[in-house]
Amino acid sequence: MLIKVINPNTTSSMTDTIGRCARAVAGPGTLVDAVNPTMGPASIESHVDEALSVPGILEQIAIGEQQGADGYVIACFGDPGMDAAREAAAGPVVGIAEAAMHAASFLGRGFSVVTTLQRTTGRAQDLADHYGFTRTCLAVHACDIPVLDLETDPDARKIVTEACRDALESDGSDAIVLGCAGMADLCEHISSEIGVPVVDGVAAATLAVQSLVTMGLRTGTRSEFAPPPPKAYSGLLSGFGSQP
Ligand code: 2AL
Repeated sequence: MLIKVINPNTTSSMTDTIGRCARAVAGPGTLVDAVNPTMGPASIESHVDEALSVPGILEQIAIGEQQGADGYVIACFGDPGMDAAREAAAGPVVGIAEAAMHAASFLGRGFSVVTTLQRTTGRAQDLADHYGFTRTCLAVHACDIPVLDLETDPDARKIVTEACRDALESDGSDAIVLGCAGMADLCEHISSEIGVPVVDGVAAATLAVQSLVTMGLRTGTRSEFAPPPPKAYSGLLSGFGSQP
């Protein structure tokens, strides 16, 4: 089985980390292809970043469809372009926020999300509500590290770990959800430091896609998620058009 794990930002070093974390959990018969678009933002930490990451995601899905990919992970915690990706892909598509929140809901009464910048907490809370976790997601916290600094700030691991510890204490939660794909490689360390389950969405989403494909399940196409009607697109997006 081929799972395409799409890092929607254009930072290839983060894609490498994401690919490593996905491969660490994938089964022996699963090939993980970790990719990022060539167009779009270097990191996603605003609504504008998120909106402008979507064409690159759809470009990667189109390539994946040509390659015969069995399913896709959208590896950014804002789950950008999920509905569009589901329309465009034949196989299942799972976002890391969606997968992490589902996984965390199995682990106790409530979880806390620890994400990057304060300005991204609203989106994470909206996603928790959208996915039906309004009661289970006890709070969303920021550690105030920009996404790309997760790779370069020598104190990043400590700061995220302490933010997770504080979140547990203030929310009385049973588990932590890491709120950025760039935190995937911190998961084990944080869990061993703070002694509770810590969910990395990259691992959770990879295994969710693997399970769905193994069960022969894919997005239902009888209505909303049918392939979009062919039409012309113009300007910068002309490559996304098809003959009506
Ligand atoms: C993210 C993420 O997962 N990747 C990215 O570029 N931005 N999410 C976040 N909350 O900062």
